Amino acid sequence: MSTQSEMHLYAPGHSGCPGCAPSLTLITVLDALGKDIIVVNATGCMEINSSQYPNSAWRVPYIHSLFENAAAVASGISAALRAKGNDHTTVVVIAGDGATYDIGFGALSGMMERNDDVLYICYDNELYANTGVQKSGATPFGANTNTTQVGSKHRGKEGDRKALIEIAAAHGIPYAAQSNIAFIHDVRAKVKKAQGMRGSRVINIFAPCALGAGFDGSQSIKVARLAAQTRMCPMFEVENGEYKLSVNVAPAQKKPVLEYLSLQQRFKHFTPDDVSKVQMKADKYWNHLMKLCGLPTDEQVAAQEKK
Ligand SMILES: Cc1ncc(C[n+]2csc(CCOP(=O)(O)OP(=O)(O)O)c2C)c(N)n1
Ligand code: SF4
Ligand SMILES: [Mg+2]
Repeated sequence: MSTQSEMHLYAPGHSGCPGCAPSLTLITVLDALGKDIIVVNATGCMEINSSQYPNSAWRVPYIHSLFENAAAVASGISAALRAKGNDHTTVVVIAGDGATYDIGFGALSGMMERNDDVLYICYDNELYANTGVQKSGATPFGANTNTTQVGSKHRGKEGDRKALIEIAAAHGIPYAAQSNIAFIHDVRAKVKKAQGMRGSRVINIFAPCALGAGFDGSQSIKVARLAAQTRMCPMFEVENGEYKLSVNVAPAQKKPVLEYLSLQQRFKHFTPDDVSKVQMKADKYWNHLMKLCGLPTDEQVAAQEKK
């Protein structure tokens, strides 16, 4: 009789840190997708942890691509399968934020422009974990990393996270979605929905890195959940151009960003002024998203409550 762990398609025995949220993301995603898939995995922490010859944690067909070309490799595999008459196998890219937002973005954009039949999943830990915690296009404002150090001149990352899912949706693809590993049912539902569609589908899954962000691995899910509850990383989907909110964080429910920031060493230099700046940015982005979703902004909610 097989045990529960033996049944996971991303097998135990990988070398992720204790409590690694990206590793849990891979377990969840693969179990949702099932065996009829081919995984293309860009270089990154999840690849290094899972595919050191002669070992492998992948119980499905798997290819390790370069950091920059995972989407192009997947496009080629998909075209070959379809040419052979196979229209059932899901070709899945699994890549980190460095591979997705930055170095592999050109190939991803080309894949989306051609609407190639690929499901692209980014596990977003907001930094380059594998090479020792450098900033990526997903790193949030103010975060300390080894390339955005805090000192007398600089106070962490100076720009904001790229709005990856909006950028993906602007390519006109059938499906783009933001999920979060603390909401496992949401991850599963989005992955299954995307698997049932054809063309380019992109899902970004927020999955914080305990080592890189500076918190104990036992707190990974709490940190991830707070990213949604504080509006630091809102969850939504865009299906054929229609924006739809997944988890509402109305003004009455929202938690202050400080609850999220104070759990992580990468923000420990923050002054009250920095915290206010981040709060303003989170609320501004939320209200921008509400407009895209056709839902009331905070101002409109307040005006309705006054009536
Ligand atoms: C073209 C290229 N540039 C840089 C590297 C070095 N490199 C390997 S993994 C990595 C970081 C990966 O970051 P991310 O995609 O976010 O995955 P994570 O390690 O966070 O899981 C870098 C910079 C590389 N292998 N190839
Ligand atoms: S460094 Fe971060 S992403 Fe890599 S295994 Fe550890 S917790 Fe996971
Ligand atoms: Mg990363």
